[in-house]
Amino acid sequence: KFNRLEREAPDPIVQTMTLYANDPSPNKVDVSIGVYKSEKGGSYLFPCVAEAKKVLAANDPGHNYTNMQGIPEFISGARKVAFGEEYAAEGKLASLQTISGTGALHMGFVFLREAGYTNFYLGVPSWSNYIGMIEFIGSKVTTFTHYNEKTKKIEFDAVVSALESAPANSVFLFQTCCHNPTGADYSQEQWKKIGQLLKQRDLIAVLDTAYQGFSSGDKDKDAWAIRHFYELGLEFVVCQSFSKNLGLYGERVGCVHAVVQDKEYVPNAQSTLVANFRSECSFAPAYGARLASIIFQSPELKQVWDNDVAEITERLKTIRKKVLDILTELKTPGKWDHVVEQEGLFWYSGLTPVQNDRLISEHNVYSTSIGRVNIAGLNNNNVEYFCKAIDEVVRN
Ligand code: PLP
Ligand code: TYF
Repeated sequence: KFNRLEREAPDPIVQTMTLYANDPSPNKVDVSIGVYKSEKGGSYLFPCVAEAKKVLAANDPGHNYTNMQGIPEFISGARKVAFGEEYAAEGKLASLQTISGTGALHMGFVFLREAGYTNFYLGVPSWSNYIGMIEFIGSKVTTFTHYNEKTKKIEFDAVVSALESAPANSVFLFQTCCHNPTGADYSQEQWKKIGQLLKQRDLIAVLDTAYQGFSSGDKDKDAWAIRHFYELGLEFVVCQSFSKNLGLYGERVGCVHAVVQDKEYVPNAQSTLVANFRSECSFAPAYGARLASIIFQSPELKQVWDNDVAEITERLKTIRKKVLDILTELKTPGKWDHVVEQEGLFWYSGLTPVQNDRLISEHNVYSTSIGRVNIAGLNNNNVEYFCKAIDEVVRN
C-alpha cells in the first residue's frame, strides 16, 4: 500500500526560496531562484505583456477547449522566435505547445524515446532538474564535466571528447545561451565543431532555450546555434521556454520543436508529439499562450518586446560590472572577472557550500547551495551589502 513510498527530498532551489520567504530580516537579499527582477526588486511585468493583457481582455475568447497541438498562432510565432521567419516557413518542423520549458523538455525526451533515443549525455554542472527528468521516463544519462572551475569557462576539450566517444544515436543535451547555472556559453566556433561532430558521429541534440535574448540582448543572435544546426541539415529537438524572456513563469508557456529533414515524415513526428500530449495532458492551456500569440502577431508589440529584452540584458550587464567594481574596491581576495565574463541571469560564483551557508546564516543573502547567484536579484539598494557579505565570508 502507500506506506511503501519513500520520502523524497525537496528541490534545493525551492528550499532556499522558502528559507528566504521566512526570514524576517529587513536586509535579506534573494539571489536564489532564476526569476528576473526589476531594479525596484519586485517581479517584473514586461510592458509588452501588460499591453497584450489589455488586448486579450478586450477580445475575450472564452474558456473552451483549445487544440491538442496548442494555440495555432502561438506555435507559428514560437517557431519564428526560435528558427527565424525563413526556416520556420520551410515545413520541416513538428511542434507542440507545452507546459513551459519543463514540459517541452519532458515531451521532447518522450518523443526521443519513441524514436528510439534513450541514451543521454549531459555536461555538468547543469540545471538541477535534467537528470531526474530523463531518468523519470526510463532513459539513461551519462555526465561529463564541461566547466573548468579554475578558468570559470567551458572546458571544451571535455565536450569534444564526449562527442567523440559517445556511441552513435546518443542524445546530447545543450543549452543555447545563458547557461544555467554556469553562465558559460559556447562560441560560434565551438558550436560549429559540436555540429560537425553530431553529424559525423550520428548523434542527436536537444537544444534547451530558456533565456533567449538575455545573452546578447537580441533574440535572433541568441538563437544562432539553433539556426546553425538547422543549416547543417541535422535532425534535433528544441525546447523553448517563455518563462524568463516574457516573464510568464506561472502561466507555463513553452513549445517543443522537432526538426525533420525529410518533409514526408513531418506528419509522423507531429502526430507522435500530439498523441503523447493527449495521453499526458490532453488540450493545451490557453491564457499565457494567447498573450504570447498577441505579441508574436503584432509588429508593434514585437518591437516593444525586443526593447524589453535589450533593456533587461543591459541591466544584467550593469549589475555584473557593479559587483566586479565593488569587489575590486574592497580588495576581496581572489579573482572575480568571471562575474562580467559569464552571461545571462546567473553568476557561478565559485563560493564554497560553507561560504554559501554563511551568506545565508550570517548575512541573510540567499544564493543557491552550489554558489549560483541570480544577478537580477541585485540592485542599487543591495549590491553593496551583497558584495560586503561576499568579502566577509571569503576573508574569514
Ligand atoms: N531549462 C533551463 C536551463 C532552465 O533554467 C529552466 C528554468 O527556468 C527551464 C528549462 C524550465 O523552465 P520553465 O520554468 O519554463 O519550465
Ligand atoms: O534554475 C532556476 O532557478 C530556474 C527556475 O525546480 C526553477 O530554472 C528552479 C527550480 C525548479 C524549476 C525551475
